[in-house]
Amino acid sequence: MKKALITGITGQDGAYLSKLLLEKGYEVHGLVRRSSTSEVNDVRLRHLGVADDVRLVDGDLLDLSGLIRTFRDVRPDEVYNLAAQSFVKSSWQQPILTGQVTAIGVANVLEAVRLEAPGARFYQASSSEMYGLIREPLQSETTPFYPRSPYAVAKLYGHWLTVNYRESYGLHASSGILFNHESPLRGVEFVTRKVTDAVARIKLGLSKELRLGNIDSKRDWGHSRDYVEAMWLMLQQDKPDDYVVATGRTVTVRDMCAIAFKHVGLSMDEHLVIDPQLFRPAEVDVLLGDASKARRILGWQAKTTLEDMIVEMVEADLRRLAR
Ligand code: NDP
Ligand code: GDR
Repeated sequence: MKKALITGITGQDGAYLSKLLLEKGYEVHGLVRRSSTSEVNDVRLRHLGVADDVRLVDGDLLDLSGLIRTFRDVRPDEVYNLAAQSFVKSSWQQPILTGQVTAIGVANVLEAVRLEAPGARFYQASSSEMYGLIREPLQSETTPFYPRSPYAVAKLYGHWLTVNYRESYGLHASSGILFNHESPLRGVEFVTRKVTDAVARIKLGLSKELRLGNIDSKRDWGHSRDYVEAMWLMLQQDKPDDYVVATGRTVTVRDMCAIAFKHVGLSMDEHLVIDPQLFRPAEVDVLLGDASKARRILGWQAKTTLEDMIVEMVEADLRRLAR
């Protein structure tokens, strides 16, 4: 039985990846941060019905000695480094913490792999945010990076360190440059889930408005359930490498929002308020990924359309709020 260790197992992707790996017969271990409530933060794992099947270990990306101990105990075959301070807007409020977790955290995990599990295969959760100020209309593995937030700068460090450990130490280390991916398990601070949650509240009479910032920015949105499959496929290749994972379609925040309002039969214009406080100090205007390398080598392609995903998310929020 193969063993996988997932950092960030309590997040959106950690939950979907756990489910996928359990279905494939893996023993799944995950790193969790202790909280003063002494309740295990496993709501997403519970939502997918896998909380009792994964083995959770206390740990933090900032604590190298704890990571080393965990790697020694678990002896993983595959390591998925999904943990991060992942909210772009917060990275301006907390640039140092973001750098510590999202950049230096990767160095800690790579060191633990190098010292305790050099034969393990490693996946780094890199991001399309690294492209930032776009200079090529379609972004692939060869497009130059120009990060536009402390988060993106930190992710760039993690990406290059992964490449460097592959080249320096011969680690089987791959970096997935994933474009935005969402689901009913997405944190409510991210724009798709903020929209589907608000639309469901308005529909149920619990709220009247939805406040957003820049609705002209464009994103290439896919489903987390599809994207974790690409992560797994990368680690099944003989050769480690870097891959863009995207749908190849880009849509404005405004048009994504319109899908949600239309689904419940409400007028977007009557409820949407633009709030200048929600604009970012620097914006990534448009992202559009070219995933042809993933299609060619991994045999991967996105399965879920934006429309189907937004409808799934609105329906999940309606059910949750009705309860
Ligand atoms: P989430 O924000 O949902 O999950 C982040 C996870 O990281 C949580 O489990 C969180 O734990 C954990 N974490 C945060 N800080 C620490 C720390 N110091 N030590 C240990 N664990 C920590 O992110 P997603 O699931 O959406 O994304 C997964 C990864 O993929 C992230 O690295 C993200 O930056 C990256 N990514 C995401 C994309 C997307 O569109 N979703 C696109 C491209 C990249 P806790 O529950 O305790 O907060
Ligand atoms: P992003 O996702 O920054 O692309 O990072 P987010 O959903 O936060 O923003 C997408 C776009 O929507 C605009 N926007 C708003 N965003 C939020 N959150 N809230 C609002 O009210 C709002 N109004 C407009 C934003 O300005 C932006 O243009 C996500 C994260 O998951 C990262 O971790 C990941 O690396 C990238 O996707 C790829």
